[in-house]
Amino acid sequence: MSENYKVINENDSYNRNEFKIRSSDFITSASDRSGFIIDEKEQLVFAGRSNAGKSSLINSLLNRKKLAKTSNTPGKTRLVNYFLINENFYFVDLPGYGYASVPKTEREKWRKLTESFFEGNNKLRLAFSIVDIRHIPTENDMMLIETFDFFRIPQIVILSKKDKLSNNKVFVQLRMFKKLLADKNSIIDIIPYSSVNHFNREKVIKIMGDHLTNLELEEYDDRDK
Ligand SMILES: Nc1nc2c(ncn2[C@@H]2O[C@H](COP(=O)(O)OP(=O)(O)OP(=O)(O)O)[C@@H](O)[C@H]2O)c(=O)[nH]1
Ligand SMILES: [Mg+2]
Repeated sequence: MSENYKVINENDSYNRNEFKIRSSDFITSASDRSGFIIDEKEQLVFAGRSNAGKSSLINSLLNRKKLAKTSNTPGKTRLVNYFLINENFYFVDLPGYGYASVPKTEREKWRKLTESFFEGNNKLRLAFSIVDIRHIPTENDMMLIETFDFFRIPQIVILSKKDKLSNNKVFVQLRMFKKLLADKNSIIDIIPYSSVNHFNREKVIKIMGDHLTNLELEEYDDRDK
C-alpha cells in the first residue's frame, strides 16, 4: 500500500464521521405541556440556571447570531423554545431556573413546566447542563444534573463563559467540577466552553453527532462529493 493511498483512505473515513450542522430554524415556543412537540424527531435539550448562557451556547453551536434570544436580564427565556436542525432533530432551549429576582410563583411554574417536559419524553437523546465556569454549582444545578442522571439521559456538563477566566483558573474549576460530579454515570464529559470565541465547538458537535441515531447520510460532511 503506497503512502498516498493510505492518506486518502484516512481522510475519507474522517470525513464520513464528521457531523455537520447545515440548517437551523426556530419552530415554536411552548408555555405549557400542551405546546410540547411530540413527533418522531429526536431532541437535544439545553438546561441550566438563568443567565448561565444556554441561548448563547445554542447560537454558537448553530453559528447563528440571534436565533435564540439572549439577554443580560436573567429569566429572558421563560418558554420552551424549539429549533429544528438539519430538518431532522430539535434543539430545545428550556427556561432558566433559580434566579433570586424571579418571583416564587414563576419558579413554581418553571418546576412544573420542566418536570412535565422530562416525563415520558422518549425522544431525548442528549442533555446539556450549563453551569457558569466561575461559580460553584448551586443546589439547583446539582438537582438538574441528578435529574438527568436519574432518567439515564446522557449529558454533557458545559462550563460556560470560559473566556472570562485565565487558563490556570479554568484548570482549577474543571478539576473541582470533575471531582464533585465523579459519581454521575450519565455524564459523558465536562467541557469548558466559550460562546464568544466558540472554544470547544467542534468537540461538542462531534458528541452530538455520536448521540443522534436518525441521521441521514447527507448530514455527514463528505468532501468527495
Ligand atoms: N463572555 C461571555 N459571555 C457569555 C457567554 N455566554 C453567554 N454570555 C453572556 O451571558 C448573558 C446571558 O446569556 P444567555 O445566553 O442569554 O443566558 P441564558 O442561560 O439563555 O439565560 P435565560 O434565558 O435568562 O435563562 C448574556 O449577556 C450573554 O452575552 C460566554 O461564553 N462568554
Ligand atoms: Mg435563554
